[in-house]
Amino acid sequence: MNVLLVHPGPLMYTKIYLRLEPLGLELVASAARALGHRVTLLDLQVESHDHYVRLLREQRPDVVGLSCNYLANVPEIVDLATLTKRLLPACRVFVGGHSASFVADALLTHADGAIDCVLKGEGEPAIGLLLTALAGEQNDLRLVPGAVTPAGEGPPARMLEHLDHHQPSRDLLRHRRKYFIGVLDPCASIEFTRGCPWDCSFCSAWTFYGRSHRVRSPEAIVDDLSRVREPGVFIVDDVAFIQAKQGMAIGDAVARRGINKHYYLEKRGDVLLRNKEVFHFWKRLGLAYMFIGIEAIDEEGLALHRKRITLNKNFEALDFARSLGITVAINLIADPSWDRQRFEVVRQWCLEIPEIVNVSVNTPYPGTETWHTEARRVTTRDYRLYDIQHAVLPTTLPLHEFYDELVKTQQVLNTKHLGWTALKSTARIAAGHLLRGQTNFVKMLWKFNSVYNPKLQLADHERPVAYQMPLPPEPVAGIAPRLLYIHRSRGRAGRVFDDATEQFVEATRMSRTS
Ligand code: B12
Ligand code: SF4
Repeated sequence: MNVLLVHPGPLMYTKIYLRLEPLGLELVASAARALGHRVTLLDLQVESHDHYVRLLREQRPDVVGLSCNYLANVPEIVDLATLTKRLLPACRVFVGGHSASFVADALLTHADGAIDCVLKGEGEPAIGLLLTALAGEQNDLRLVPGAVTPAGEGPPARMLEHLDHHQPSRDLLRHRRKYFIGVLDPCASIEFTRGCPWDCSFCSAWTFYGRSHRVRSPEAIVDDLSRVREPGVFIVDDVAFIQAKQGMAIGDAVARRGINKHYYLEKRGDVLLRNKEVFHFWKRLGLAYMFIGIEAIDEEGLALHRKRITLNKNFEALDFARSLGITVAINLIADPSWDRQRFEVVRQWCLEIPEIVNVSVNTPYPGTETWHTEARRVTTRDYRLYDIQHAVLPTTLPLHEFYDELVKTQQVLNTKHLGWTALKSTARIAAGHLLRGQTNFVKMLWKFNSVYNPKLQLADHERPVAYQMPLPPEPVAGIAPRLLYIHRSRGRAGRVFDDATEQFVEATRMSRTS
């Protein structure tokens, strides 16, 4: 079959700081190609909607698959589906991805017949079955695991047997030089592990993957890495190197192959402290950039998000990360309840530390526990505002003042790490990029004010809303966790851990209960 896979356009965050290749879609593409299907991949983060229409007219795909990892992209995806059916009524349209899995029924309702099926869960095991069902005489999509159709739902989504089974189809993207994060320009993405064994209340990574944690073999990883042409590599794992043994094994394999790259990864503070030797090793291999989910600078905030880590440990982790001599970025979650004084305290703290501080807004997403506990308080059901840059819960301050304070706090990042200040400290790197024709990093340095603007953020709340997100059913007696999962939790059986890691994960879980 002739298959067109599409990633939707950018959200606020990707308009400035980074833009990354759609790795999930590249894996789905590989699984479809392995069965002989012809696949085209279009990334609307770097291409226009007009180009999409041109492709539909020229290629006349049999099937279009839209990727919906981000809730804020739902309206765009429904509109793309409607447009596709209008231009090519015989084309079958389906949607997959992280957020699509949690709002499958709503997507079908909004699309009013323009989406034939939402495929919940991991795409690799399901795509082949879906395409076979579409090509077959019976044409019954309800036989496909994870499929949700207007006529009913298929069996539960299946998990990929082993992450080594597919390598991403990196050749399908036309504009690989457009992907970057900060000075890593251009930058490719790679996956070492999948899933997270923790269960933070604001996060849906664990509910999507059924709290499993799976690893790719070092051999598959270096094979993939050795085909990557970009000098920068973004490791997409939720929490990289949870297991020291695996981190060292991959590192050894990378060193043996003589692969020279600069890496970015995301971490929890406790894992960083526990596996220091891994990070020292990876620093030697090219680790350049680390993002730590600190989330709060008070114990109360950490408990609220169920981070299962103490403030002291987080600060100790920050000290250790600093000592590695790499660029460190941290995330803080701003709560809609914050008043001016709270913002001021956070701002002062951000000014005192050398790190890049990213401030996001506490947002209940479908698929998280907070969606079930907080959804009844939401002030808007406009999907586009669910991008953790807008307030969707009642704010203590009047909304315009909340955005004033939020942007003023985010502005600290702008003063410290963007504009001329950043250019001065990175002049040599920036000049090198420009000489190679890479402009993503340099362009990003002056974009802050055009994207982060309290007036624009406030105005976003006034836009007409075409699609209203439905609320979850009333909770009966608390939340039954199994209702949260897309891939059923298999407990310890779903985790590939050595004993020490298992004990560590359990110990951090127990620390909350005791
Ligand atoms: C890496 C990452 C990023 C990267 C972007 C990667 C990219 N180009 O897509 C960066 C850092 C840029 C990023 C940014 C943001 N992110 Co992010 N991100 C992740 C993370 C950690 C991993 C994603 C990933 O690459 N996984 C590996 C690949 C292989 O898996 P995948 O993409 O999910 O694809 C699989 C399935 O989803 C499915 N699939 C995907 N597409 C399709 C399409 C079809 C047709 C089918 C059948 C299947 C299918 O099959 C794939 C293979 O199994 C996830 C957490 C997670 N574990 O999923 C959060 C996550 C997706 N991000 C999240 C958020 C909130 C954001 C931001 C809004 C945050 C911000 N600071 O503003 C921005 C918005 C980005 C934007 N689009 O503009 C939330 C999403 C919440 C939501 N429901 O919308 C997540 C779930 C994290 C969380 N803690 O809850 N993110
Ligand atoms: S540790 Fe990170 S990925 Fe894991 S549940 Fe918490 S926020 Fe999500």
